[in-house]
Amino acid sequence: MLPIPNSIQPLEGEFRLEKMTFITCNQDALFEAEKLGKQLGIPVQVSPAVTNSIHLELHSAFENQEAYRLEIHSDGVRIFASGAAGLFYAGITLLQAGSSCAIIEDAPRFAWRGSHLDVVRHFMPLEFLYRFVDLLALHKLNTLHLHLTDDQGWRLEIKQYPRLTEIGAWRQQTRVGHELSENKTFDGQPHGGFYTQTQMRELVAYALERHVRIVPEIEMPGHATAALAAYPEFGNTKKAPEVAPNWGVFESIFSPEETTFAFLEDVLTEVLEIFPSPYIHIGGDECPKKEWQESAVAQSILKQNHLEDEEELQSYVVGRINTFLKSKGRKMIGWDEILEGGLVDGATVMSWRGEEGGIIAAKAGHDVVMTPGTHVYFDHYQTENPDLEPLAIGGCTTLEKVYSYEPIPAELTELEGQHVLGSQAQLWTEYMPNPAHVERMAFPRLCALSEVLWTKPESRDYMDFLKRLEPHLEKLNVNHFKNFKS
Ligand code: TNX
Repeated sequence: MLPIPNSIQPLEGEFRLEKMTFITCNQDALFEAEKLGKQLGIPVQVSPAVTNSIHLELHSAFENQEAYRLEIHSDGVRIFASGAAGLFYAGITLLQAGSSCAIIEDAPRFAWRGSHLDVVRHFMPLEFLYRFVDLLALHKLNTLHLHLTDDQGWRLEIKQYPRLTEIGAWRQQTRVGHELSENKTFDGQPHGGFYTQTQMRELVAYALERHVRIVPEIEMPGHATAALAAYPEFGNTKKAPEVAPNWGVFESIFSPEETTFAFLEDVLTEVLEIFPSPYIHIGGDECPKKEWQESAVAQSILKQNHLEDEEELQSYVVGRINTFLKSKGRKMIGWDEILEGGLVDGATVMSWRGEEGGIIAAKAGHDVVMTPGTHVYFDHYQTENPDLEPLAIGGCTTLEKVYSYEPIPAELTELEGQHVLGSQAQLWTEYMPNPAHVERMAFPRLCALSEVLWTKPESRDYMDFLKRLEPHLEKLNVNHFKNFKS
């Protein structure tokens, strides 16, 4: 079982799935029961439990909607939960449990468990997003953070601004080799693609059925080159940059004018219609201020609003968007740069430049998702020996290091620690040209992270995890890094 449940009480005897001829359930559990029935190929009926049935029951005994109790007896299986997610996770555990009888009581340690996926630096086919959702769900991960816009592409259809995808979804070519290498060559191949709103809506619904919530990320005010290639009027120079063919931090950023806010709000309005997620990610990272320093318009907006400097101007932009999202009943989340120039009311912080941002935010009473480069950047190498691995951005994050990760920093008091919602993997795809490569970087590290986020520290052990990992990977049928023990 992976992630390993928090409490397993073994019982005598064996249960055999073949004997389980019916799924029984109470009315409230029918939707989940039917999904499990379909998966196992057995019929479902709303009725009390009977001998040799797998019985699902939804009632209000647990506080946590993702918690469950799973009783595996030789003459029947009994599943109890307070939320559909709990029933779903019990089903996953049941399929992993083999034939041992046991009473399993389980609940996740953290509420935010997931993975980020950058579909900009390399466009990922829609089918892979479906597969990735499945893979997340199998690990009881509940969040897919989709990085949809950046300097190298704009990947979501926006009806009011068609050029975002007509122009912004395509780049002329792509950097070959490492960005920092001497040899600056390009492949000469146009690259791009985007998802229609219908495609995304369908994906969102599919993910929700698997209890995975998709958090969309629309980058602002920086990482905006592709958007400005399509609509230069929302930039500071009013000149269209080229959709970036290489990697790094770019100077083209949104202007802080009212026309730009109107554009961003129009875009977000469409985004909100597609993604029901309570959290909307607005990026906010790596925003060079040179264009604002040089723009008379930006400077006059800075003065009009009595702002000290460009950091405060960034905070002003983020604050305006925060107010907009709040008015629509959503919560804003952004990378830790949103702390610079003052953190806006109610924003959630994703702490990527180490843990400091997260610590500051949690101490100030903000919720945080811990995503430090040291432990959960899966674009890093997986061993100390990069020569034996395909080209990656750098760094070294071994499986063992991921497994050792503790998302609640020791600096926080117990109360402050409650602001840590959880963590997620980061899959930036500059150096991952296709789905197979993404899988190879994600697995098995994502298996380790799933256990960190689900299972309490006292119930887990790295050596035991490694023993469970091999058969788990075999069943998973996923492309994965094989040399993870070195
Ligand atoms: C920094 S992490 C970025 C990304 C890059 C990544 C590469 C973050 C918020 N911004 O734009 O892809 O480094 O590791």
